Amino acid sequence: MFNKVLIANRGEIAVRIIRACREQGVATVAVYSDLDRDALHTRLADEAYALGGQTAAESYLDVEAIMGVIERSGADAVHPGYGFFSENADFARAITERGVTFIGPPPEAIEVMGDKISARLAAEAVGVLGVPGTTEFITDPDQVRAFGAEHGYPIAIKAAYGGGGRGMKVVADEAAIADAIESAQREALAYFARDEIYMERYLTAPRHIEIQILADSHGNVVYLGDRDCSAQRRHQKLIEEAPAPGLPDDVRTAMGEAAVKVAKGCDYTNAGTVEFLYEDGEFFYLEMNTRLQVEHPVTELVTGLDLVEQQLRMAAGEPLEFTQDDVTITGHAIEVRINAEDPTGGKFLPSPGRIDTLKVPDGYGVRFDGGYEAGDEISQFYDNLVGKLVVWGRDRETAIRRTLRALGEMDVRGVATTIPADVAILEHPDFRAATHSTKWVEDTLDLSEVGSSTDPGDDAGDQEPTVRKDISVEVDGKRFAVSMWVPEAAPAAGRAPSRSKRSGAGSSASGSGEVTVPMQGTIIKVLVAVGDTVEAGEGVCVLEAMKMENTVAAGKGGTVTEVRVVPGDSVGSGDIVAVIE
Ligand code: MV4
Repeated sequence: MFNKVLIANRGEIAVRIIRACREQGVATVAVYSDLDRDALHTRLADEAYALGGQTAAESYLDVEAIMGVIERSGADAVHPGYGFFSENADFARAITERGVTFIGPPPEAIEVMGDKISARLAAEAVGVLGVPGTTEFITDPDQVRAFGAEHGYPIAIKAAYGGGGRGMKVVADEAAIADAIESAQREALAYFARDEIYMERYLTAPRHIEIQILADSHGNVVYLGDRDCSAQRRHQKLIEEAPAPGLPDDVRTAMGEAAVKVAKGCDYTNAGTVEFLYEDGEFFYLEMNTRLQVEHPVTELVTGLDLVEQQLRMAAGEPLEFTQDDVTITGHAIEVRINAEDPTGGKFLPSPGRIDTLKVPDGYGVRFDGGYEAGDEISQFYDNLVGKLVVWGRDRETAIRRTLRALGEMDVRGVATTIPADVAILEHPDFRAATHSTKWVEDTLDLSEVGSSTDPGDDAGDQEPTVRKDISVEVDGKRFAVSMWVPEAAPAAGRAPSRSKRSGAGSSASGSGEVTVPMQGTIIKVLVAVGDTVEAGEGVCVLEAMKMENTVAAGKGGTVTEVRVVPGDSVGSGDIVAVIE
């Protein structure tokens, strides 16, 4: 086993890894950005070193700074968590060359799976098939036309070096081919700096089911059952569960065995996930994620295995202590991602800020994997996952009820969270019946009535002194006299979250001719050109920030006299993207 592990990450996953290391008697080294000097992962680790910088690029993605800390701390292994360097083959290679173990797969496996076409070919080579499609790059619209004539529509056009659904375009018919190719290439270039694209038949309502695998360095590969991650919005998973509900046993086994074949085929080691789409009783290989995933705890709860402990053991060269026959799935587990986003009206606006109150539930079957405590700050510069509520029950219905019970106990203030949307999903008959697909949250679930989770709720738990306020409200044309006990200083109604800035994703300061971005991010689309006439409120560009697309709108109408950005540009809060006169 290792002496000292450096965790090249932050937030809940860094905390999760620190805890697992401590249980194995392994010392931990945290790294932190300027904004994370007092973050939970920094506080919990045995040692912590500054990387400097604020944005991820200036801190957690600064290779030289991390190499420097590896050297200084004497760490003999690095755990990358998810995101950041977790699927970066060059990083894995660079630290391995220094004699430091990368707790993850070999760089060659990361490379094969990083390129979606080679990943498809690698699966095909071991007899595991993706959605019918091509393994050549699209260079001519006629290729798509020919594919459509043979397999029909819709067709998915995907970025070869992409992932996470970015750059994917759905072609409904022949007339839409040229536009789809153009926009898929443009988005692929903006996101991934490569514009190669390929195509597949598009499945209209699949479920997303993935298989967790473990592979040691002695040739043993096992699958630890499946997870269903179909409850997602714009490729951000909201709720995950294990096992996937309603999957026929023979399909479950076939999927697990296919995942093992894919892993063996690319000489995989350590923990990994093979993703499939499942529709009408058939499953298709999608891609392989060569890292520990956010939703790994649901697998832990139904298998009884600590996946981070297993990762450490496998990376240290130990053989797996169990075989496929030893793996049993017990009961049902649900993970709810709690993000600092305001789901009001289904919008999911980022809600960075300071967490004033964070009370997490417990009780039988309830686990909270958090990255923050009350008083900590959620920065606009990083992923806004506050923590994950992970619940076990003896069956799915028990797990769902227990999750709702636990969410009811949870109290987060200061930032808005996705909890109201999570509750709406868990209470919905379609989710209860497990008839939902990856399209369901966006197409069917009605979040228009969902409000902000920063509503003060019951004042009984408040520490602050309260005063009685009598007001009248009108409901359905009938007047009611209402007494409220509110904090002394607060307004009588509609208490606003204390410090969360809600202006986030809107337009620039109204009336100004300088169009500025409200937060740090990447420009993915420019909607105007110099000389265009725009109206106040019209979109000027699309900014991707905190994994969300936000349209930046003109503050006033007029003629565009300057456009200062192109797709792919990184911008900071307040940067001017265009000028209108
Ligand atoms: C698809 C698809 C339907 N047909 N491919 C989106 C993320 C990327 N990893 C692959 N994705 C999809 N590929 C074909 N041929 C539907 C999706 C998809 C999806 C997949 C997994 C989880 C959520 C999703 C949400 C929308 C679309």
